[in-house]
Parts: sequence; C-alpha cells; structure tokens
Amino acid sequence: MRRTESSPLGRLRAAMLGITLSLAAGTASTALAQDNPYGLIDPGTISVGTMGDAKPYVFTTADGNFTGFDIELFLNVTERMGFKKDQVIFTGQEFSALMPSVANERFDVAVAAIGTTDKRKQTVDFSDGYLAGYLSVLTADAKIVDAESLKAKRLGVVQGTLQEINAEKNFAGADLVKFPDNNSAVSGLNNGTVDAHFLDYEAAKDYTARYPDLKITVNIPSFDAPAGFVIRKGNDGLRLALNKALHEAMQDGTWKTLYEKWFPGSPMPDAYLPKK
Ligand code: SNW
Repeated sequence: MRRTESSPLGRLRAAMLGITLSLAAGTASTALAQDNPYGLIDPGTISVGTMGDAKPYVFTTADGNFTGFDIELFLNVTERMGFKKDQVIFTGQEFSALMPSVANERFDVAVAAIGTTDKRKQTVDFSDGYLAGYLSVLTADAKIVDAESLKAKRLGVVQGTLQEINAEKNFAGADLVKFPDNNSAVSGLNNGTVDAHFLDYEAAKDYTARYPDLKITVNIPSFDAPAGFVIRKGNDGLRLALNKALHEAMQDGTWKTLYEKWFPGSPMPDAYLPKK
C-alpha cells in the first residue's frame, strides 16, 4: 500500500512536482532532489513503520499513540531536521514486515530497536547505531538458566528477529516456536504453550514488571548488532541527515536523558554519551 496525498499542502506539493517534472524532464532529477532531499515517499512527511508491543523501546499507549525510547529519540532527531511531530506518521506492523516494507517503499523508515547486521544490510540501509544491549530469555521456570536447560523446551521467538537466528545457533536443542509479536508469545508463556520467550532485554524486563511470575534467566550480548534506524537502500540523503541529527542528540545530552527516562536502573553505556 502506498500512502495517498491527503493534506491540501501534500496535494499541492505533488501537483507542483508533477509540473516540474513535465516541464523540465531533462532536469527532473535535480528538481526532485531539491524538493525532496531525503527521498521521502511524500516530501512533507516521514512515514515510519514500528511495532506496538516492544515496550519500552516502541509501543502503543492506551489512546493509540506510539511512544518509547526509540520513538522519542526518532522524533527528537527528525525535529532537528525540520519535521514537526505531526509530520512524522507512525504505523504499527509485525516485526517481520518492517524491513521489507522499507525496501518496498511503503515506509521511509523503520524504528523498532532493529539491530544492524550484514545480512540485513543486503536489503536495507541503517543509520549509525543508537543502542546496544542483550537478548534475554524470559520464563517462569526457574530451571531454565542456560543452553543446556533449554534442551527440548519450547522457546518462543518473534519471527524475523535476531533472537530467531541466535536461538537456532546458541540454543540448538530447544524447540523454537515462532510468534508474530511479543504479546502473543507472552500469552503463550502465561498459558503454558511455551516454556520461555526470547526477546530484547528491556522488553523482557518490562514483562517481568507486568507478570511477576516471569523472570529473566539468560542474557546473550548483542553489542555487535546495535540498533539503528532502517532506511531504503541507497537513500543517503536521509541516512546522512539522520546521522548528523542523531550525533547532535547524543552530544547535547538528549540521548542520555531519554535513556534514563525509559531504561531506569539499567547500566549507562558510554558509547553514546557526549564526547569531551
Ligand atoms: O541487537 C540488539 C541491540 O544490541 C539492542 O539491545 C536493541 O535490540 C537489538 O537491536 C535486537 N533487537 C531485535 C532485532 O533486531 C528485536 C527487535 C524487536 O523485537 N523490535 O531483531
């Protein structure tokens, strides 16, 4: 699905762009680059694919808005690029659809604690990293403490995540059960369909607060795959602008403030703190 122009300004822009293109086909690419330096689907807005149940990274509030560390960081970054809050449109999707949707130009960006890997870089580009942490096993079974004790246990993963790949590698004896999203996996955990769920550390921690029987019993470092903003391959205009604004947000302490707000009690990594 491609977004249609809905705002009068958007329609005007689209119409003007059409005129520019038809009048000067020879210089069309120059005109396009000037009107739309970030290569956006609709030059007036940034459309962002995200997900509703990876709290506190990205999630929906009771009134249907998206928020969380990654969302607030992204809004701060895009504000520095001149976009107001209402020019950034978030849409929730299953994790496995996010990167394909950016590649297919349904979204300009995907934001959801998405770890940077060479494999993913074959289909999409990433901004510089903004977060690095652990992949965690969440369970009510105190006996599940390592790869050995996960053997023959049913381990939930969300389809398309690094956890899916990592579990196949590190927890080879476990029976992987693939879920479309975290909430359905945690329901499975609470009703006994699976013995454990494997997800990002901060999201796992959030579920332990909501369901006190659940505990985090294994943590696998994922510092070699820091989360970045996902953009269409070759969209360097957008990538470089995001990187510039992202580094400003790190340098002036915004990143640190958001980290303390959304991940209270978690150790503060120094990679993204202001540099002297
Ligand atoms: O690789 C880590 C990174 O180090 C940080 O801890 C944030 O999460 C990760 O990017 C891994 N995230 C998973 C992934 O990229 C799942 C993302 C999600 O559930 N939204 O596949």
